[in-house]
Amino acid sequence: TLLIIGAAGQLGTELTAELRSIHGNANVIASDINKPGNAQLNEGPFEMLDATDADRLAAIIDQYKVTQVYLLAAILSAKGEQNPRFAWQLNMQSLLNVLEIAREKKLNKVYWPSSIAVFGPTSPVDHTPQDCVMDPNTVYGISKQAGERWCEYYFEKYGVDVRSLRYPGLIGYKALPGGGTTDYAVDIFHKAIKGEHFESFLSENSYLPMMYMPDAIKATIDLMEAPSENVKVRSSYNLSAISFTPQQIFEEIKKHKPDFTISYNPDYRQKIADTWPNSIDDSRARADWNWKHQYDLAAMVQDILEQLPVYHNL
Ligand code: VAH
Repeated sequence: TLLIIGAAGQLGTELTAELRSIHGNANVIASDINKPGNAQLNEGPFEMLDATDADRLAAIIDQYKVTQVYLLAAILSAKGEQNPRFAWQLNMQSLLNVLEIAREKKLNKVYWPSSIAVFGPTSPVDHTPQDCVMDPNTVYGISKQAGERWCEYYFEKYGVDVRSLRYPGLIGYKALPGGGTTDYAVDIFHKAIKGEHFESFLSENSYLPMMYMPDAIKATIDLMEAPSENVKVRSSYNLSAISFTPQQIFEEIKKHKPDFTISYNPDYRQKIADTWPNSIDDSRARADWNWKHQYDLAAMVQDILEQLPVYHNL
């Protein structure tokens, strides 16, 4: 069985659904510190779990005979800057608990997401390579950089088959994100559908690497199903799809919603966005396990504007 920690989150909601469609509802245990917002998570086993509680984690793994753990619980970049010590504690303690239990109980596989937030102000900014200077200056980025080192350590030293992806900003319409710097690109759709004005908390030219959720889900499944010997990067793989600015996604939406309007009011999240790359070189993922993205900006906008109203009964 598989255990998803943080199953009620933006990524967890969609990854749990996909893994249940592959492995069967009963074989994927969803867990989160919050009760599930949507009924969907109750289509299979659900357990309340604080990701920093190692004893409860071990008990759940024993109870359900868990062989794979997906650790998706984390405090994201923007929220992390409001509460640095808590963000560090949650992001690191949860990972160290999972890696240690994976070693002790010889779990088959572990998945842990990293992020383009591992790059910092002096990292190369265009087509940022897999290996380069990384000087993240958000607690979230620091925790992801440290976490990547721990993943590689547990793989090299103990043979734990832990795998990881450096996600760009993830854009989905099913579950709301929590506390990210790229979340403007989710909120903009909800405003467009309701015919409301959109105020962007990033400036119009903030060009950031982004990815439509279906691509992120596909990349995660492809990586986890790849033969272990093909997974040559054991820190975390660069992953790329599209890059766009708030103005570019606004213009694309406007093609479908001619009356849509936007204004720009950068806040503290602008400083975070300014330390991140414009684009990512993911040639290693494309070479090692045949990664390729499906959705460009136009296709993503078209799909979300069609699906969001139906999914949320708007
Ligand atoms: C965040 N959505 O904004 C996350 C992600 C690259 C961005 O890590 O913090």
